[in-house]
Amino acid sequence: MTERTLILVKPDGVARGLSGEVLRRVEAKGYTLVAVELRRATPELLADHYAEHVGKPFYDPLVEFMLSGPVLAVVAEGERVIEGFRVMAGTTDPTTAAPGSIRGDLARTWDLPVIHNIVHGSDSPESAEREIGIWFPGI
Ligand code: DAT
Ligand code: MG
Repeated sequence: MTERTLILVKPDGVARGLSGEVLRRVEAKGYTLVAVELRRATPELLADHYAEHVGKPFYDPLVEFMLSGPVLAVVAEGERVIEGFRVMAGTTDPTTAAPGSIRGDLARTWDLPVIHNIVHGSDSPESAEREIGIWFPGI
């Protein structure tokens, strides 16, 4: 089924010059870019985006990290793109993320925190719709 997902290249990915690499992988897989915009998050936007994580121990460091620089916000479209991009991103912890995945190939944890995992991808159709509405209202 054709669907849309929200992808973010997080501040670490943008700062490391990996925006193009993430977009390259998404396009090379065969997904279509619907929207791409370099943005600055705000605490309010992140409280919406990460609503499920408000109050967790890693929430404050996560928000601080997400505010530390621009993020590349992307809407991508394709057959089962939500699930497909999650597999391309790899598991949350870059050390256990499979080689071949974005986090597995490009992120590490021996000198950086787990939250520096380069990308976000919506985890369900409900999340995708909600998150696209937050980052790209009216799309
Ligand atoms: P994902 O980004 O793989 O969907 P998530 O939604 O559970 O993971 O968490 C959002 C982000 O918060 C994640 O990319 C990195 C950070 N995070 C999650 N769990 C963490 C933990 N146990 N310690 C530190 N950071 C964590
Ligand atoms: Mg998540």
